[in-house]
Amino acid sequence: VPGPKWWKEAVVYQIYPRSFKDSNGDGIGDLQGIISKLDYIQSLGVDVVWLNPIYPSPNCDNGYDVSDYEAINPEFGTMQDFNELLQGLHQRNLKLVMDLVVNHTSDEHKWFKEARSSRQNPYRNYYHWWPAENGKPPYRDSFFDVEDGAWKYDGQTDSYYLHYFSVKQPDLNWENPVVRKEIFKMMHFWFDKGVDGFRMDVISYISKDTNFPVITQEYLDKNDKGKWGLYYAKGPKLHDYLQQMNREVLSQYEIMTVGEGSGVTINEAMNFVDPDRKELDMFFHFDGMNLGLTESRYKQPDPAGWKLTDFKKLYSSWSDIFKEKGWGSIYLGNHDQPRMLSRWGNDTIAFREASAKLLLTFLLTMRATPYVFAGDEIGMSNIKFDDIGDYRDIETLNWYKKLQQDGEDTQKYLEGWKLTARDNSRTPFQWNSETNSGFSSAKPWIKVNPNFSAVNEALQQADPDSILNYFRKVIQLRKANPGLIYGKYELLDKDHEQVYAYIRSLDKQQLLVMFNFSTKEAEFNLPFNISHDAVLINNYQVLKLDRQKAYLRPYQSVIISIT
Ligand code: ISL
Ligand code: CA
Repeated sequence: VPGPKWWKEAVVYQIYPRSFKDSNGDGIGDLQGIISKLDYIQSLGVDVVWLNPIYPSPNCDNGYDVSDYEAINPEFGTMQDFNELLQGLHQRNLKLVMDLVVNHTSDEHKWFKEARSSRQNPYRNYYHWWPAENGKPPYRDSFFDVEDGAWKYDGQTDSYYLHYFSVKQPDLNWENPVVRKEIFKMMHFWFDKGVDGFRMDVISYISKDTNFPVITQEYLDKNDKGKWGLYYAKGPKLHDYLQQMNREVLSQYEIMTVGEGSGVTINEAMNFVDPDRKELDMFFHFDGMNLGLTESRYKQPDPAGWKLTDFKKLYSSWSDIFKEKGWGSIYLGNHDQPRMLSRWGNDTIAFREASAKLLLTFLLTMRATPYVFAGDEIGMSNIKFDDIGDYRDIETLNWYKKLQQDGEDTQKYLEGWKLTARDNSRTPFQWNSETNSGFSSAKPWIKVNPNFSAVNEALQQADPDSILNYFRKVIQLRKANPGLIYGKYELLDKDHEQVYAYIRSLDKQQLLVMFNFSTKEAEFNLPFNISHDAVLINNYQVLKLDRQKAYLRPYQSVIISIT
């Protein structure tokens, strides 16, 4: 077993604060709301809470545009509320991971207001500028400003500034050592308060080639096999910066880090998490999220869906690269993705429960630290807006405008986004069958999923067979069986089109994990005899077995001890 660590054994529970629980009746979730649910969170058996950004922000991107790194957004509460939350978590033996958004700030951050005021301002060099007398800057794509790209002309100083995301999210200039110093100081501020780690937003983008070369096909062929999107994560000093951060901050605390590894390929993954390199503990890859999308301009699902054999291959490869060293993370959804139930399971009434339990079991039995997005433990599903007016996400809204301008079939895109858009996972948590699903006494900032009277926490609390209570059991199983954490991972029958099965083994213990990822019964040939009394968990009442075969019901999910 390569070095045991608390964060390898932990289950992380991600909370989108805006949508979790509103305590003061303004329709927006807040810190006191989370505090009121601490016992619930503890009852799940999770170990770590990761909060999406709670810093002051004009909210062009729901907090990913930070205007002050060392304060709390008044919409969410005060620093006193924060201290109370942190204490409440620690009293319950839970840890707190904050979001660190340092590729960019808000344009309303003091640094940027100063920087844009004159070319001589001491903060000027905190950002990337291109003086207009040098002509137009070489084109860069922007994730959100999809019409004009990532350089915005700013008249005040007759220059362009760089923003990989919206015009209100200028990119910080990490080349400037003073910027790094400021960021590290801010990280110390939170660690000194007792925070247990950071999830680092698009950390793979922080380093830029500040010569800003023109990106030609030839350039791409040389640098990243022709894929434009990867360009962002190829900054020349990226690893120097992470090592400096580790030296000057991270290594001084008992904390965990997980970087958002947008644009990082499987071959480069180890460079981030190899303990000998002293950078990060874990990072999120995006390969899984891209499965089953077409090459359309923006997030359209392939009508043919995705293949289980591809899914198995992908997650197995990502497991295998960390066999000897490093450590993986696993997630199937978050605030940037649709609900995992709608995307990877099946949210129709017939299969909702079984497939939600299956997906949770998958997350908790892979050889990686599981990240579970709040709401997935009760089987929340995509809201599937018909109307663009219901969307709140800058990304979807900007793409809609762009596609409309270009005369594209926006109806078709709207249809596709019912499966893929980010707002699908940002709807309010469904606590009970009362007004606004018990989330708020006021109209929520985004609509509640109309299925809330059938899918909510209160109902499931009372039902021993609910998704919620099943989730608790699988977490306990993971904790009781170190083989599920550190054990070897071995894929069985990679070509089976319905069944994903693997063995997790440690010392003498061997556990067989089997999932039927389809709506039809599936037969699976067993390489050994198994008996019913060895079934540790099953999302059906029965499991049909004979000597050589398992007959799995639709979305059946089982863990069986085979020694
Ligand atoms: O959602 C995406 C595009 O469809 C991703 O590529 C996204 O841009 C990427 O995951 C980065 O996400 C993070 O940074 C963004 C923020 O909007 C996301 O919420 C955050 O998770 C900018 O800070
Ligand atoms: Ca509120």
